[in-house]
Parts: sequence; structure tokens; C-alpha cells
Amino acid sequence: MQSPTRKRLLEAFTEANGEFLSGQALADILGCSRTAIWKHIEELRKEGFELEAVRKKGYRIVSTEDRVSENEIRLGLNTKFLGHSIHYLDSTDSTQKVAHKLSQEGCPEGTIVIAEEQKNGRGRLTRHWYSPKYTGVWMSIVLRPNLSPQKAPQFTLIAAIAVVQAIEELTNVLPEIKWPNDILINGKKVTGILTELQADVDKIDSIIIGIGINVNQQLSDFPDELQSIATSLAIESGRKITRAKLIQCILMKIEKYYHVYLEKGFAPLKILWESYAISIGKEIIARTVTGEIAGRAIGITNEGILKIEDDAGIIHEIYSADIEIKK
Ligand code: BT5
Repeated sequence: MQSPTRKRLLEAFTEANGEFLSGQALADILGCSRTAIWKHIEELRKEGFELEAVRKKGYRIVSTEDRVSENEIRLGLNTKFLGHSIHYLDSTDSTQKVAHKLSQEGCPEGTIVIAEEQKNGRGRLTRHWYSPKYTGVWMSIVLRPNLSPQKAPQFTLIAAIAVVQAIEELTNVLPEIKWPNDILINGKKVTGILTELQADVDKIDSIIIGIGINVNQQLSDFPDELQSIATSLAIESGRKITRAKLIQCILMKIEKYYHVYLEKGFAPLKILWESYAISIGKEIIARTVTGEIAGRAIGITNEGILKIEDDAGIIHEIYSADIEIKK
């Protein structure tokens, strides 16, 4: 975790928005000497920030390495609480595992865990999530809404809206959501979301939203078994994306929609989600842990549950499944 001075310094550069800040102005903001400021600036340089220093003008940040460290995330993050506590790991098993532990230890709402790589990233039902180094966003978010556990699936959908909108904002591609937790571009998976809970029967203690996004991989970077089903933002948009910017954009959107949700409930978000969904109105097969149901996806309930109408006109409510969209 960073010192309060470091946090304030990065906030000051964020507010300066690429303009110069004089040594004296920084000393005033941080309440320390100009020599101390100079030391902090040198540390930032060592950590990979490119800083410009001009006599009589001061300092400004020109660029950063493509890392998703605490510094990079904090510089330019305009949220009220989400991502204010950042746990950054160069390598870990699974950010979900770390977030569960932090949550049990009582970490504040809005804590995020980010890793450059996951050795044992996980999908639903103990599936593996491929998370190679420096190329993707592997992040877990801890929220503590005062809700019943039945509401948890809605958070996968809220996160999906945020990710789709952030991708649209930073690239020229238009992603779509496949219920419940896949984001696809041109029919291939670019993002998976895994929502897990710490709860008792009637109350959520914490909800842990894991988001995995393929960002800068090329097709040959994927293992053989994923090459026909996976894609990345770089493949689809034809350019490299700054991962820290993408993370900031997602955090700002999740925070925004979380507030909408707490104030107005799921109804406005359901409409938004449906506008990005590909499976609704289509003939699908839903494979659940107990069997298969085929029919037409007719929408989602106010709880975020998928409704399928079969040939006999019976409506089934599906809580979790893998969906195949029939051609
Ligand atoms: C998911 O599961 O899609 C949820 C993935 C969540 C990953 C994040 S990363 C941060 C956080 N920490 C974790 O440990 N996990 C979360 P599911 O719907 O079960 O899909 C899993 C399937 O997607 C696998 O069986 C593969 O077929 C495929 N897959 C694995 N890695 C992939 C990748 N990088 N890109 C696209 N598809 C992948």
C-alpha cells in the first residue's frame, strides 16, 4: 500500500491533467520541503514514470510504462470510493482468492486486487481462466451492499454493462453480452466475469466481482484450445490499449451504476443490459449442472435470471448456465 504523501502526489498530478506543477506548489499541497518533493519525484522515475522537469515551470508526468500498478491506476482515477484501496501483485494464483482473504479480514468496500498475471485464474465451476503476464486485466472488486444473497447475480450484469461501455469508449469495437457472464466481440470471448459471495442465509457480507479481459494479446499468444473461441481488444481494434486507462474507466462506470442500483434498483440497469445482450429473442440451448433446456430466450427477470420459453410454451427460469445460441 502507498504512503499518504505518494497518494496525494499522484492525485495532484491527476488534477493537473498533464500541465506542469511547480516544486513550490507541490510542496504546499503535500506540506513538505522542495527537497522532499524532489526525492518523491525520483522514486516515481525509478518506478517507470517518465517525468519532465523544466526550470521555472516544475514537473509533469509525460507517460508511464504499461503496467497496472497502484501508481498507474491512481493517476487519473476519478472515483469517490472504488479503487481507493489497491492491492497490486506482479504475479498471483488468483485475484479472487486474494480478495476473499482481504474481505474476511475486513477490507473496506471498494478494495480492488489487480495482478499482472494469474497462475491459477479461475472461471465458473472450477474452470481455468488463462491470464498471461502484462497483456490483460485480471482484477477483483470487493463490494459490501446491504442486500440478500439472491441479488448477487445482478452484479455480474452490472459489471458487464460497465465493461462493455468502457471498451466502447476506448476502442472502435462494439462488444456484446452473452448471458450471464461473457462479453464477446465478433462472436469470440474477450471478457469473463465471475461473481462470488461471502454471505449468510439472508445477508451479503461481501460480493467479489472478478473481471478478466484479454487486452493486448495477439492470436498466437493464446493456447491452441482457445484460439477459435477467444479474442483480445488489440486483435479486434488493431491497436494496443493502455490497461490502466481501461481499468480506470471500468471502475468509474461500476461506481456510477452501483449508485444507480442502490438508489433506483435493478430496473433501469436491466433495460441497459438488455440493449447489449445478444441472446435475448434467440433460440438457445442452456446447459446447466442438472441438464439441458432448449427454447427461446425471452428476457431476464428483475433478479437478473434468464427466462427461456420452450416449445410447449413453458417458461423456465435459469440461474446459471452455459448458453449456446442456435444459428
Ligand atoms: C468466466 O468463467 O468467464 C469467468 C472468468 C473470470 C476471470 C477473472 S480474472 C480476475 C478474477 N480472478 C480469477 O481467478 N478469476 C477472475 P466461465 O464462464 O466458466 O468461462 C471459462 C472458460 O472460458 C474456460 O473453460 C475456457 O473455455 C475459456 N477461457 C479461459 N481463459 C480464457 C481467456 N483468457 N479468454 C477467453 N476465454 C477463456
